[in-house]
Amino acid sequence: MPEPVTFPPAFLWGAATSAYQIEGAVREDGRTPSIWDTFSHTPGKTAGGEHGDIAVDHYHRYRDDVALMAELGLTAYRFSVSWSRVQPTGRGPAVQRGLDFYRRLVDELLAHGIKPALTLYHWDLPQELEDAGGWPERDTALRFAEYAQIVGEALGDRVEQWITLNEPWCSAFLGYGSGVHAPGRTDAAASLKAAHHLNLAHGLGTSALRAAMPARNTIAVSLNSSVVRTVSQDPADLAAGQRIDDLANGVFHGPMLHGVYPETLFEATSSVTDWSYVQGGDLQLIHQPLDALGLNYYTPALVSAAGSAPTGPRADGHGASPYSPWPGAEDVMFHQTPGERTEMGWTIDPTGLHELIMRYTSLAPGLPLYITENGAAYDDKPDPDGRVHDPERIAYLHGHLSAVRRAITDGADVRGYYLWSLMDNFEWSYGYGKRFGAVYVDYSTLARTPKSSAHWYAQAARTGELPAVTTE
Ligand code: PNW
Repeated sequence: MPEPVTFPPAFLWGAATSAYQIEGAVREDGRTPSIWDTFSHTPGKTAGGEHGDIAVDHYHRYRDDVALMAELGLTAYRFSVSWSRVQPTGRGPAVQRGLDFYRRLVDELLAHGIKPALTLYHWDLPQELEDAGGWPERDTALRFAEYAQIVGEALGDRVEQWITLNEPWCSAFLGYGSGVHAPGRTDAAASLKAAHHLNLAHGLGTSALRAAMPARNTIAVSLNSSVVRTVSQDPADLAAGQRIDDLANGVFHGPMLHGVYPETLFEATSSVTDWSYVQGGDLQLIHQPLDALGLNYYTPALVSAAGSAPTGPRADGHGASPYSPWPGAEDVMFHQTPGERTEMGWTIDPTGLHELIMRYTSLAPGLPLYITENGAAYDDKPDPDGRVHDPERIAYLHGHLSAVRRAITDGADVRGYYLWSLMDNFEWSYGYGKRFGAVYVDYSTLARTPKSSAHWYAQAARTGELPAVTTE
């Protein structure tokens, strides 16, 4: 018998979603288009031209969805607010009907004893702000601070856990660099400018939230910090690893946690940008005290210097685009890491999660950590009896939660885990074809059916101990 894997009693057992991926109701109660509405309705941008117009209709079904979360024993739920529901033009006064939806959602969660964790920005910039230049423009960061204040004032009395940005790497480099995410721009210089203004938005937003909310509330950011490995210890490969680490991680955690950009980042990107938009005082504005750090983890990256190892297709799992999301490091080669893969083609490697947690434990000593996303896509299908068996996802969750537990044993302060995702949803440029949910969604009826992994996770949440991995 393997040792039981048990968690501290206060550990949060959560699931995560984001507004555009689940809500639908894109034209209701004053909401206007975000960059994801525009992008998904642009031919050729998403698989099969799929979009979030209806998504899984959570905007109308939130009560049932919260009831389902309660049935599954979740103790926390991470969701995001759609900016253009709250501020349709991205500026000016708030739309009360938009805020009311989130008030009702939060009250429903609290009534079921589920702790809400609110993400302010999960990639859905109001289109009007993109039309004014988007994240490469400094003004977008100022607009974000105003939006943060509005939401903080409206919901700060009932939501304790706040997250400013979700995965700014994706917003900056997939949105403005490789163009596989909205707004679909392919401009290396603009992507670095976007990264700086996202950092500034985080800092200004954090200050605005502090001023708008009760002091007991906690503020964090969710980074999809990559675990970057190199094919060898050769100096050229190590240098390639350093460049990718700077662009994936240091560009965000440097300013946010330590108030500095890595020197090596400035050097490696000097042919792309002169960083002149980093104004005096910006780094202090970005470097705000945080109460926690959210880490999203799916798979590690394996890189080498150009030409030092067998060449092949780019295997960084960031979608097909002739444009690189790595400004100044376009020549670095990405390799498929060995091992089994999920439906996204992402290698399953729980050791990477342990490594990531330990790294941030030493980078930010004393800062509580949350795994704000982790999960896997599989090609789930209901059996003739209507049940959905997903043993691969159970094994994935078991492996990764065990890695979290090992990190806690090794001294990391991990306070909770949010499975990505509560239910199947709109997987961005992949459309509805990639199912990450613990709950299956039938896209013709929108009926929800918990998969066997949801029952497995429910038992873990109820007992604080991981059930054995079965073949169910
Ligand atoms: C995250 N990459 O997206 C997001 O926060 C979720 O909204 C998304 O559904 C989930 O992970 C699964 O993909 C990512 O290319 C998208 O490295 C792309 C990458 C990483 C995360």
